[in-house]
Amino acid sequence: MAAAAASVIPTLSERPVKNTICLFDVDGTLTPARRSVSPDMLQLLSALRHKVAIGFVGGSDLAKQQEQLGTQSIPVTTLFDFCFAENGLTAYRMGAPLASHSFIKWIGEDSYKKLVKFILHYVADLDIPVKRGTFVEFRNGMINVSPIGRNASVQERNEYEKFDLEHKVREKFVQAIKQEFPDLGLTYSIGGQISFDVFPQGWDKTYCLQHVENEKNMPDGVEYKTIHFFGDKAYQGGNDWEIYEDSRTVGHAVKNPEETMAELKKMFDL
Ligand code: M1P
Repeated sequence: MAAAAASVIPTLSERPVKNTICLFDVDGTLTPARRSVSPDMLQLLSALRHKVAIGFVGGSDLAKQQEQLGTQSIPVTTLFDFCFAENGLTAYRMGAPLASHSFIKWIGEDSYKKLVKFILHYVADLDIPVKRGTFVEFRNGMINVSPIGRNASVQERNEYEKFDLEHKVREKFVQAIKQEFPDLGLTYSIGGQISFDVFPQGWDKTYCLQHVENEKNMPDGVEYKTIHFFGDKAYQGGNDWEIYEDSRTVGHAVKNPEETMAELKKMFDL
């Protein structure tokens, strides 16, 4: 049903509320953390897309957003006008890729090797109940560091999250990296359950706004005068904070996907 709806979506310049775009965080905002989107949410987003432009902005890479928001037969890039993976470092507009940037080019191999060496030594010395695999995930626009490892199961993640809340493992880890590398110009963001993201300063979710602002320069582009942003981590230290409080956006703090849906229905009469 979502694919059929996507195929008859009006072009960006023909949307009834033309100068407005809604951007959404993924985990905890469109979907439960690391889980799939509900059919109700997809239906609502499709209805919204008939009125305004829509996009997601997530810290994860596009493969994970495909898993959570798309299906085997429906690419996520057809469900949203704008797909901003890795905070917009990897970006798609109407299904086509936009220019991307890379963390490794920015930091350089030498500094990266020192950083990753420190991180892996730190993980090796950590005394936590469970360790799995993939402690550093190398992405295009960032690295993701997980003390338990990204291969943890759903149950292991839930248990780790509680442990971390009590023992502040990630907070202490971030402090240790900051202390070791005060001059690298990096930002650290604890956005999910088991890990934290590491990326250059300014490469937070506000990074995607440059693509939105550039829309007015596209041949069939629109100047977005109202940029709504919805996120569940819109508090200081959360990975939605910078874009939520940015002067270019109207921020909406939500607690879960149900609250996102309720807010959208109210705002856009859906
Ligand atoms: O989207 C929020 C975060 O989701 C994942 O975090 P975790 O695996 O810790 O739950 C990661 O993909 C992370 O990069 C992202 O910021």
